[in-house]
Amino acid sequence: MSLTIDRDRLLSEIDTLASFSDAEAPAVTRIVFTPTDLQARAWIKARCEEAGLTVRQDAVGNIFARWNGSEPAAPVVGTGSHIDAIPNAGKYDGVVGVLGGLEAIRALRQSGFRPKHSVELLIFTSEEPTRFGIGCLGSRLLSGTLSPDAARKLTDNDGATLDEVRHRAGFGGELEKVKLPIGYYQAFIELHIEQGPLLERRQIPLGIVAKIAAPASLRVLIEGSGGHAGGVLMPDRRDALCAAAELILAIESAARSSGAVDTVATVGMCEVFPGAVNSIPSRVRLSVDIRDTDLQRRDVVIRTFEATSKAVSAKRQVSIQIELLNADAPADCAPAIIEAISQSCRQHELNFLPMVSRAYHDSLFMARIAPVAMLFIPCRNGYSHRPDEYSHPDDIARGTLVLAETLAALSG
Ligand code: HGY
Ligand code: MN
Ligand code: MN
Repeated sequence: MSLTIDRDRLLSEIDTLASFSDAEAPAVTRIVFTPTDLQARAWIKARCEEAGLTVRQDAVGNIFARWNGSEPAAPVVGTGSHIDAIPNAGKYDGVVGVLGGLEAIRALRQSGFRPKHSVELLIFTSEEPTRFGIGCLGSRLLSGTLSPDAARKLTDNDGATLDEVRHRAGFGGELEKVKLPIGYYQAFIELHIEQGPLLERRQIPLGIVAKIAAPASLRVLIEGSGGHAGGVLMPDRRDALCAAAELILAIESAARSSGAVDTVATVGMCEVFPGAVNSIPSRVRLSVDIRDTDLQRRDVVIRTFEATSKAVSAKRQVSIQIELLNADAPADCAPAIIEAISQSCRQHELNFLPMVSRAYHDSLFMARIAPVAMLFIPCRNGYSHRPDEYSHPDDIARGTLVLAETLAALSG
């Protein structure tokens, strides 16, 4: 089968999608269910329909663009990723898996290939945690990892519930209907930029992911007493930001001293109240992200953080509340899918590197209901979640070609 990836079309679609953004180019901001996100969704759905795919979306806005196979009852071969982007991000994270997936399907259709198993491109809702505080909202609901009741408790920064926001965005229907059963998908493959430096450093064009790290995120509320920056003497203070500073350094040292380089922890958000130069911080909110490829090691970091918080609370006479937002297990990718991707690489004499994904992805949750694997392409300096995120056109086209071959091998 000779496949032609229309590279120019793919690259121009990546640029067009990047134009749906609430940030100045080259940065991309596309928060789930904002008008910008809805415009981007409409544009993508039109591209899928143009490609002859049947498009549907579920109650939480996951989009499914299906190429019907000759055996409609056979389990489906899925591919896809996300198009939402955190503030001030780049234009490739998630997008390469969505538009590359669409291009892989178009190339297969163009080549005259006809699948037995239907092939489905998925665009998951809210892979980023930006709006509702939890990542992979769409794939968590789809895989049954998050219950509809728990999802209904989620609110955004304005206090709007998920139901209010999704209804306003035009997604009615019951969340109970989002979950798909084990066996619905025969396989799920996600093409994604590496979001790390290894492929570029090793000059290897493709990575095949064998394991996806286990993410956890926590919200921490620290409350002390505020007061006048001049009038309150140091011995009388209960400064919430100084307590937060101890916690931030404690989380860093817990990750650094775990005994493995795979343990990472980040305090990505710090909100200080009242936020005036001459007022002692009385309240601080921290958002904490902890990951590891090993569940036990990750959970030791969480326990250590909780113990440190208790000690700091007693020492500084501040109250510290920790809310665990999510603490997910890692995912092992399926050997059969890894082998299918490796075959496609060998077919094109392309070198590949077996890898771990330190970023989480929708594949982490699709792995709860189907055999999955991920295909990585290099990104310059490993940069991601920043405007200078970049993947070379050759790498994007190569990844799309291998994805197309893999989809054919699994659905034929
Ligand atoms: O944070 C992550 O790992 C993903 O990029 N949302
Ligand atoms: Mn991301
Ligand atoms: Mn991503």
